[in-house]
Amino acid sequence: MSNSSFNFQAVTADPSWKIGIVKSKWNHKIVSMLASEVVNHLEASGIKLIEICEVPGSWELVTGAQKLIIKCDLIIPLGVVIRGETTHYELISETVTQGLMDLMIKNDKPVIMGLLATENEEQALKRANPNQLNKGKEFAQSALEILALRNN
Ligand code: RBF
Repeated sequence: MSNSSFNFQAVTADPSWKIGIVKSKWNHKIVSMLASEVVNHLEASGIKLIEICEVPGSWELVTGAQKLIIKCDLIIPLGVVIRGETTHYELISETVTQGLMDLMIKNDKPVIMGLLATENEEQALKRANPNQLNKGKEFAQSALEILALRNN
């Protein structure tokens, strides 16, 4: 079961599309769940070219995305910031989000908003779990839809 507010419509991927995934090592278990769902959904939709890089924490997602955006058509950065565990939660989530937006505009290539910012670990797990909200699948679907839109 996935989030009912997201309408999944089949998108046929162009096999030449190359997608970069940046994974944060902080909150590794949850980020890995997201990444598996992203890769599963992309591959099931016909994406063949995926490059993955790992960065220490969400703060470094922009640097990882900067590296991959040169050779990819779209970037999916994946990170989890948890308010209860992160004293500078707002600072990290807001600045990273802004950094990813700036990168997207500067390079004229889409960057998916794959940073989960939650109150606690339970909430983050619920969002990443393929049997619950499955945000990973949603990120992958958003990537395919926006690439299809740009190539129309
Ligand atoms: N990175 C995350 O991806 N998620 C977090 O919840 C998180 N919390 C942090 C809390 C503190 C107090 C610090 C110092 C770092 C945290 N980081 C977190 C790591 C951060 O994104 C970055 O990797 C490091 O600050 C090194 O630049």
